[in-house]
Amino acid sequence: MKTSDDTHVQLEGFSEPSYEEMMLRARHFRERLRTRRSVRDFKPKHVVKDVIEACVFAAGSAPSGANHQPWYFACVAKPETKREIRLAAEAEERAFYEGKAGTAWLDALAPIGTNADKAYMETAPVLICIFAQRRGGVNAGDDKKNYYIHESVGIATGFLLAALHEAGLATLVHTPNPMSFLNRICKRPDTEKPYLIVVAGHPADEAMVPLHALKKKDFNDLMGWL
Ligand code: IYR
Repeated sequence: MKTSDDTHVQLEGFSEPSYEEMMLRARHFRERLRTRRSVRDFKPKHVVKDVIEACVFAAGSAPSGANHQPWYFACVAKPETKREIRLAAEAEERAFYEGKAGTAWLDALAPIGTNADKAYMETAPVLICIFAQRRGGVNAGDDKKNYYIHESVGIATGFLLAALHEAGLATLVHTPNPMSFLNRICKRPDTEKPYLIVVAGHPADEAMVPLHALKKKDFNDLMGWL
């Protein structure tokens, strides 16, 4: 690979931990992530904006196509804006549950117990509306073509979910379909596509999660060595 002192710097941050240390760290992270749940019942408790910003900061460190970072995180905390998003999302969800989904999809969702009621979108203190940018670049105002947009925003979303969980917040990934209403409500340009909404906050004391979600694939079915 071509490098020069003008364009590259020495890699930092790696210390070659021992096997034991690596296993300890990997297992610790695994156990932390294992306790993450998709939560649909939140406490109406405020979360300090700094916490959300620190998590979004982590998300923004994700790798991306040509490092164009094709994402924007519109963080909604205002009750009236959350309400607007809830109402628009519920309208789409009603159409979905009343027929658009089809029976196979509804059957697949039955064990989760979801329906068109999205009260949590108002109860939860923050809705992070993630937008994928078709054009952009490293510098503010750049208008270059972006690459691997879906992959990049997906990875950043994973970072965000892990960071929010690590901070002690419950999360839900929500994807009303279509959700172009988010452009209008979040005042984002048409060149951005709403990717998904991450609902974040403290879980309600009585929050329940579906048993179905606890069933994970057998390890041998999810990986193999070649
Ligand atoms: N967006 C709907 C339906 C839904 C779809 C899938 I795939 C899920 O894993 C869960 C829900 C809703 O939020 O209810």
